[in-house]
Amino acid sequence: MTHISAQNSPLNYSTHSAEYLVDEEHDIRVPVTRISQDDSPDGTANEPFTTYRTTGPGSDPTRGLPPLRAEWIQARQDVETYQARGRKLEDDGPKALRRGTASQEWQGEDRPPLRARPGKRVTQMHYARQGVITPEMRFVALREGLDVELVRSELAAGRAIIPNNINHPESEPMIIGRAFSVKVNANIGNSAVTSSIAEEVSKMQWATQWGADTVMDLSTGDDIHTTREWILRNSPVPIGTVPIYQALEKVGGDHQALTWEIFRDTVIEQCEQGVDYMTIHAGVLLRYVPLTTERVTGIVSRGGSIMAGWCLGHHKESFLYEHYDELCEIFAQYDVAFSLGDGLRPGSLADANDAAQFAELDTLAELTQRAWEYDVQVMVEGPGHIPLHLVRENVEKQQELCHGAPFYTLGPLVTDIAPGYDHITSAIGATEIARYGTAMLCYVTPKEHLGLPNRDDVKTGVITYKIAAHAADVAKGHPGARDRDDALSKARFEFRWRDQFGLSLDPQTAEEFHDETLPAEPAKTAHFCSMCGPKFCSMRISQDIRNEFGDSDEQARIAQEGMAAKSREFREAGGTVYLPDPSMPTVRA
Ligand code: IRN
Ligand code: FE2
Repeated sequence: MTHISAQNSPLNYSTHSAEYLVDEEHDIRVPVTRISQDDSPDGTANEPFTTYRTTGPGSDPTRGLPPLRAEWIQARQDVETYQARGRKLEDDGPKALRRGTASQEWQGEDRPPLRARPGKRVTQMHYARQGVITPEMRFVALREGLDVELVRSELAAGRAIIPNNINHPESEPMIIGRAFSVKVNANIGNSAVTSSIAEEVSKMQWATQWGADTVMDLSTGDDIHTTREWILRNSPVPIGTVPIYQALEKVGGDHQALTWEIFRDTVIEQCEQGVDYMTIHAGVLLRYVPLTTERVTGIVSRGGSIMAGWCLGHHKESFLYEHYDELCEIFAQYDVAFSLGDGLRPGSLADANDAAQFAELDTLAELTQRAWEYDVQVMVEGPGHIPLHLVRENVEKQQELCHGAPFYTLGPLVTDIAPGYDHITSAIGATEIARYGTAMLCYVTPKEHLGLPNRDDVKTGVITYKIAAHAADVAKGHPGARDRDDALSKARFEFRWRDQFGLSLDPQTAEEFHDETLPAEPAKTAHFCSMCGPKFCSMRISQDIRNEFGDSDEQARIAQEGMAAKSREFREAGGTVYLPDPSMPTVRA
């Protein structure tokens, strides 16, 4: 049976505590956040609220996280260790940061990378198709509160993925698929110029603290390998990358100099480090590039433009497309998932749902099927910029063409007129697209189109996208999705302020805003029936009378008079049932 046990972890609000959901039988512990609540004013207890939590147990960045999954991976007896290709472990940064020995208790020692034994496939899709239920599947089932057989069958059908490289044993399994709660990805590490390695690790931790379900490391520059090593060793969530960016660094930024071999070696290097999913822009075909010439905003995808440039420059078909089967073979050896890149996504409303975008989608559908032949997990990336009324068509088309493979979209932004607010323009589209079946949303920060996100922007982006994902879960009728809304609303109605903050996505901000108006401590804990506010509470009146006079006919008569007096008082004061919250001068939405 499952139960809850205490966990040690830094938390962000006084009513929050870190605990584990435990499946004793299978020895699985899923970290959750427990949010305690006060009693209602009438004395009834409010159960603590337990929620899916992605922040992990917390780590000393110089030491990394313990390898949670190491034993599960070893127990399957289908992996082997080997000497890493093309690099030395000494290159990886501080010794203390290296991966622990997979088969033993974590010691912060060097560990050579793992790969599948010859002839083996080590993907969760492979196990699912064999009818095997892995600890990873049990973990996500417990985490989502759903049946493990649903997890297995969705994985087997390709309708969900668990991105979990065998070389990233620190990560806590999570599932991306339309039958599960909608997930949010945060991108970090856009430029080597503006951030240090330590900053990138702390950005990853910051993003996960606010609820990012996966993080993509888009670092560029000299320290790209080491930065990624630090991030992976500290990350409790799956890490995604776009390996073409690093391959381009290796050829000095000259995309004509890119080759399949350089790209392949970069991919293997990242597989060995533990990257869980990779954006591969293999749908940008030579013949699609001319379809973009009439566009208002051409090709806006960085990876897409690199590949389009390469195809035109060599007048050859994309090496990603030509060598796709080899990529599948590599991914199957590490359980790396494809995130099939939308290199031809529209970059403006004017270009939405055009021939180039949908031509690429046809190819992504073909590539999805080909990856499945290797039991490799796949999700498909989507737009971009789409006017609201054209959003739904995007996900429905993708779901049909790609046989339900998870869709992972960047917004979409539903208008182009609000630079500085594109977390909002895109969250509107993200909510709509998730409502109709998109499984994961790539966040957009207020700095989109303008600059690099700082810590505040990362937080704003993540919270904005948690709202979009949650709103979609509620609209989809996802099991239990509305529970937190109901708990928060009840707390709000009963003026349990601290509970209202504690249940919110950003407790500190909610509390700060409240305190700006009414800093007094008692205002947060004031207990009275909120139906008519503190003055007119009929329940209290009856209570007072009862206390004073005891139970009798005489008492009933006095009560009648008391009620009549209160009734006059009520009408004289304006006679409206709705009374504004006494602590708040403005109306409520
Ligand atoms: C997500 C959906 N469509 C694109 N994305 C994200 O955009 C993707 O996951 C990755 O983080 C980034 C890749 O950008 P380019 O190279 O396509 O511009
Ligand atoms: Fe854009």
